[in-house]
Amino acid sequence: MRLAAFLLAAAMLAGIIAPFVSATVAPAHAQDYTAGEIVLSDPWTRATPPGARTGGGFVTIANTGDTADRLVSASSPVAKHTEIHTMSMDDGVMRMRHLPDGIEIPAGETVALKPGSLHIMFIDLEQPIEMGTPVPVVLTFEKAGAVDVEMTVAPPGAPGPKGKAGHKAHGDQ
Ligand SMILES: [Cu+2]
Repeated sequence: MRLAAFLLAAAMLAGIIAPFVSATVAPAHAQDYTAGEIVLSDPWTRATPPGARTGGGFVTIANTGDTADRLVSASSPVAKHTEIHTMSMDDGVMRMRHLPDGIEIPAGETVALKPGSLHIMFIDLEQPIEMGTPVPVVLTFEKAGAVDVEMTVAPPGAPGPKGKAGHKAHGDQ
């Protein structure tokens, strides 16, 4: 519980938690990544203030195949540890949890990692995340294997990859 409380506080400092913001990432433009049946679009993160220990990463994952796949792990040279987390409201309190088994991507469905929801968590940053310096991340799927992506860097606290919220979510997720 102490670790969870620490991580939650760290996430708040890093601006990962954006309660009451309902946002989806904008549709993919230039950069999509494909591995087998998995299509990754708009991988992004946020710049961190000096001394920040944590950061959050986001991406939209589509499974175009007819069998489920699973995002099982993530890694990046920017942090000592990179984990897959979820965040939810629990009796009015935002809580975040490590998902040791990763995230299932059902056949034919799209799962959005976004602020206030599922996210990649960079823990113990080796250096600040800076605007203009994309963050390399390896996302590993059970079936599709390892995919190298570069997360674009939005301003601190940005709700979306271009610094805007994009469309309103239409009741998805
Ligand atoms: Cu987290």
